[in-house]
Amino acid sequence: MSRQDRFIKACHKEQVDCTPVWLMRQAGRYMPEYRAIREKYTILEMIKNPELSCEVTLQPLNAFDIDAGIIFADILPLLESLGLDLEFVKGEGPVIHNPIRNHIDIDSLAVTPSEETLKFTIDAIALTCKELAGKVPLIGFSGAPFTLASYAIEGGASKSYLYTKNLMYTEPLWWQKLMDKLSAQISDYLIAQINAGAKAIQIFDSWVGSLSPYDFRDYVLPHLQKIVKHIKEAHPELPVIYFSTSTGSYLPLIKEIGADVISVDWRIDILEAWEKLDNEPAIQGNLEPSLLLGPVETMHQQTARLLDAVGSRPGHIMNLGHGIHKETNPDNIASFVNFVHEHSKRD
Ligand code: 1CP
Repeated sequence: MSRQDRFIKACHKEQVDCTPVWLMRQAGRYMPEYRAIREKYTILEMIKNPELSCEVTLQPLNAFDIDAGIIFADILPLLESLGLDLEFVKGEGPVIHNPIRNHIDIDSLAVTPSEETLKFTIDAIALTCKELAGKVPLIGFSGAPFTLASYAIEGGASKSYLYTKNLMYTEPLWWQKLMDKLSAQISDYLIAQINAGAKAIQIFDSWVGSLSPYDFRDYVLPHLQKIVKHIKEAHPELPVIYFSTSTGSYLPLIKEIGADVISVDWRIDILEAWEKLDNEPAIQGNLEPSLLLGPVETMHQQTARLLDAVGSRPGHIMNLGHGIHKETNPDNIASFVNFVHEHSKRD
């Protein structure tokens, strides 16, 4: 077995020769090769240029023995495809110049064919798959409805999600309409990515952990179920990964999404997470990203602790609980990836 099929087999809970590993934000500012390109282009210019996106996607795959690639894109351009005006402002992060505040704003959003409005990422996936020639599978991705709604409504990053929750509570029918439009665009986008060659897809719900379990169940879960159903109807065998953070207390609800793999963060013990998921889906995670800053011995000890807890049980994909910090030394990543493979080697 090789880098070619370890990751997909683990997603399906099949036996593998060693634990597959990839890292969220594996293409990014911690890599000098990335910074050299980033100096010359804005983040949106990089994402909207399939050649640059392909090049940056391949950088960590050339540097480390990781078992999957993830297309270099971002969750936010999807908001442009619905009619929102996105800019990454230096030092400030993403800004939506026409945030959603009422039903007129929601009515004016139009679901569009992703093959046209998000063509750059679809083309980047096709190009990257061609370059990879089957060496490792490529993961496609999208933001999830709640996380995307939070940017669309707040107008950028937020800590409290006040406007988002206020709209959800005061105008549940508008909320439903907004989530329906986001979910339709997300499903279309993910299916287009799969048609272009993505071998698995990940749904990033970075900020959903700000909700109570009851609100997750009532305002978000049905929309996530619908997205997974659409994907499974089109591509029954293709692994779907659901990522969130700070959601340990409602993992039994997260299981109801129907994803093949649940990505969990470091705030919960991996075996406890599995138990709360009824031991059904595969698990991705869940190392604390700051461990990769060093010391290397501590990083190895905690990685070994995690791998030993899982033991030979199938369906574990090693990853961090959230993205790599930009301060991480690439040598530590190489050491981490090799340690995972060595330590988990099965006879
Ligand atoms: O060069 C830079 O400016 C670095 C920042 C950066 C990067 C590396 C942004 C801006 N986007 C990306 C690429 C990106 N974004 C990937 C690439 C694939 C990979 O190698 O993993 C992925 C998967 C994303 C997804 C993404 N974008 C998420 C979900 C995952 C997560 O980290 O929680 C989110 C929330 C975003 C929004 C985003 N993109 C960028 C910024 C500055 C932000 C805002 C973050 C915030 O709200 O504080």
